[in-house]
Amino acid sequence: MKLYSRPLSPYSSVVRGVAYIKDVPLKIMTPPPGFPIPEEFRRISPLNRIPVLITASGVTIVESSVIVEYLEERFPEPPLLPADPKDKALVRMFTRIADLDVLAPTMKLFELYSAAARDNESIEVYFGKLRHGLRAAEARMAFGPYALGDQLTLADAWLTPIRFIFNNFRLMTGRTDLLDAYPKFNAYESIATQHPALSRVWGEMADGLKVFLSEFRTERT
Ligand SMILES: N[C@@H](CCC(=O)N[C@@H](CS)C(=O)NCC(=O)O)C(=O)O
Repeated sequence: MKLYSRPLSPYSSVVRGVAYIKDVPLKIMTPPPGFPIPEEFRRISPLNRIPVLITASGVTIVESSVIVEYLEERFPEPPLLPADPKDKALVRMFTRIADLDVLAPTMKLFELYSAAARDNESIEVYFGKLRHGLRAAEARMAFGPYALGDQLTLADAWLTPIRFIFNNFRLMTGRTDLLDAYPKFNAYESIATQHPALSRVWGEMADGLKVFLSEFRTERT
């Protein structure tokens, strides 16, 4: 199987986390360099974005949440969803909140802060959405040992890259106190950085960020 991914892409990092936890035999590939991803990649990914999984039989699967559900079924050990349907729904609910209500407004804010002209009104709107998402995630989290309590789940694979990006995001936006109201979310860094597979993802993202920032600085000089 092949996974098209970039180290700093949070959606790709969710998939790598699940693959590392399950020891999935995976060849990690990168799309051609450039932001946005060059059009030629559309031959591989119809939506021209990552992550993209190509299965051993050549089937293309896109959308991080679909890819991780596929990996969960195809490689059931260790299970990252509880057996009980209600508990399973609670994990899936958390991952949707993490994706749609925390990561999505954060990515939008990255875009707004990178724009040539500052749109303060939109920035405040998206910070409002983000705070709602963080509050909903915080309310469902445990104080360890994993995101939702005793079992390592898909919630951990989602939270690791999301929590990672908040370190740079807080500096970039100047909102250094952003996570003060969400202590469990904030403290998740120490869970992610102590788990073998999750810390591997964290380290790859840290390396990816160094490369990204050095390229960004070179572009500006
Ligand atoms: N909903 C998609 C979002 C994927 C996504 O937005 N990926 C970004 C990278 S993190 C991307 O490929 N953007 C296009 C680009 O960078 O040109 C998923 O969950 O897979």
